[in-house]
Amino acid sequence: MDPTKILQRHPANPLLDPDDFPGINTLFNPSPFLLEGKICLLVSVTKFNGGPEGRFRETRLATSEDGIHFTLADQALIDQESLPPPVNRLGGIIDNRVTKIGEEFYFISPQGTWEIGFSGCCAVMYKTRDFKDIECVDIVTLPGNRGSSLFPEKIGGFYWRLDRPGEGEMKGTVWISRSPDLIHWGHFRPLLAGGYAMWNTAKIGPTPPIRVAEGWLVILHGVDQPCDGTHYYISAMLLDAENPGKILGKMHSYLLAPRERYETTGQVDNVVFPCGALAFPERDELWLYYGAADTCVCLAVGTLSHVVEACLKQL
Ligand code: BMA
Repeated sequence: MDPTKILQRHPANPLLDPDDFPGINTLFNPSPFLLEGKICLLVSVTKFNGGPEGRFRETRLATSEDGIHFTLADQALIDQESLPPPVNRLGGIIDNRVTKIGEEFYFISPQGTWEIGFSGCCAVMYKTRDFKDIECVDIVTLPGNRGSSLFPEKIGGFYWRLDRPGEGEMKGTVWISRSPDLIHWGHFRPLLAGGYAMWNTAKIGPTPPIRVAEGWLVILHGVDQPCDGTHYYISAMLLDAENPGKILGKMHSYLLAPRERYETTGQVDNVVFPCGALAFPERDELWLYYGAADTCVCLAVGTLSHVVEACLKQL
């Protein structure tokens, strides 16, 4: 099995293209979830305003009956300025990672603290049942942390989370922690550092774990910095079901590399970036929605069990 061929790009890519949305310059890095029989994405949107600030960043909801044809909301999901301080003054809400726990959806957004005179991104957690009434729960990490990703169920009586400390010039790595109540986090442990494969020499980061028969499947992004700039890749690892701090296997290959023109050329060239994926075990499929070149939203579909096998065999 060639692990770079497990996922097939959808022929309708890009599914969401800024060319189709006047006033929007880029829309990317989607986080997928199922709501009321529809496939939904939280999508990062930037609008350039030409002013000194340069751009607005916000999150919009996109909904679809078939997972291919999406309707993009014409308003931001959250009016950030109406949130309690200091969240109302943090950087815009993008790169969300959605997890459904019981009846509640949680999404965590890395938001800039530069805007209030600090540095780095901290993770802000939001909670909703319907993506209409949204509660801002709290800031749940210190700055320098992107990509916080919740597990969808308690394990051993605790909530669990993957984090991506390390920004800018620092090596980004994956840590795991746990909490009795989703607010107070501790028991921090290093889980995965990059540098074990060409696709993660500079950084590596998580998305919300997906329960599969063999354990927890975690779609990863990785960063390599060859001489022609920065390249973002997508790959995966598998964690133990009962002890999520234990890696059962990690792919040495990437699943997806920037290759198509919509991935190699855009606002930021050579980027394929995931914020989650949907597993359909009954038909053994993985639907991986991803941002391409920080400009558009794409989909790649593959056999779920092949991705799990590639992790376990460390392909
Ligand atoms: C990362 C994140 C992503 C982005 C990627 C490539 O640091 O900010 O939103 O897709 O860089 O620019």
